[in-house]
Amino acid sequence: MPVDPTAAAEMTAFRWVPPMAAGLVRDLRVRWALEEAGIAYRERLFDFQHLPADYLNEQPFNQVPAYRDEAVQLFETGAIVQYVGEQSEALLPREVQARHRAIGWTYAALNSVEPGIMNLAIIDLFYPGDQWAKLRRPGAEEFAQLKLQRVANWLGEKEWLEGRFTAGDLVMITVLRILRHTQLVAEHRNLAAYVARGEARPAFQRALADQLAAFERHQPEGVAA
Ligand SMILES: N[C@@H](CCC(=O)N[C@@H](CS)C(=O)NCC(=O)O)C(=O)O
Repeated sequence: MPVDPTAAAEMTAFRWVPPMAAGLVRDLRVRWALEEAGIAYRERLFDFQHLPADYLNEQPFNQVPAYRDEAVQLFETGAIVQYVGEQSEALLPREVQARHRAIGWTYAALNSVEPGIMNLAIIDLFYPGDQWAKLRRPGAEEFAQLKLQRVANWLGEKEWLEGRFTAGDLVMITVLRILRHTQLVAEHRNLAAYVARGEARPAFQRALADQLAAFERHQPEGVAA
């Protein structure tokens, strides 16, 4: 589903980010969900250092992504992915237990797994040389590792968290990808294969290509890609 400037659905994103964040910015979750659901969308791109002042009316934390269409105006990737999932069985099964298990996994990814992973990523990517970060890192890594172990144990030899691909996998895989600068996911054979399985989906590939294409179009002069 190519990005379509005439589409009813609109998603905010950054026009460019430094390479350490390219391919990780959270609008990727929304792009991927929309691709899985076959819903065209248009992009509203911002300079990450200069968001419009009135954007706070749409996204109270001044973050991307935000989403709107004819029916809703939303922020928070979990809420947006769930909303998109409600329009497509590709993301949320109809059967009540399966549907809510999938929604539960989106909460687990965002609330039980992402905080520990982000804590480690922030130390590694933003404060690598600071003394406090060096002292804090072992504990942060241990906590992230525990969360990865829990996900790996649950996944076992299954392809997806609940047997078939759902919105829960989409969010979990994008959370696990935040650790791409480490070997922590690779240390779990099944988790690494799980992430690779998600990344191999054509919808993910299109979503990633469209995020990166925006960065390439807006690459600042004199800054390495
Ligand atoms: N919980 C939010 C987090 C959104 C978020 O952290 N967005 C980042 C980009 S990936 C951002 O806009 N960062 C800029 C900032 O926080 O000021 C969600 O899942 O939508």
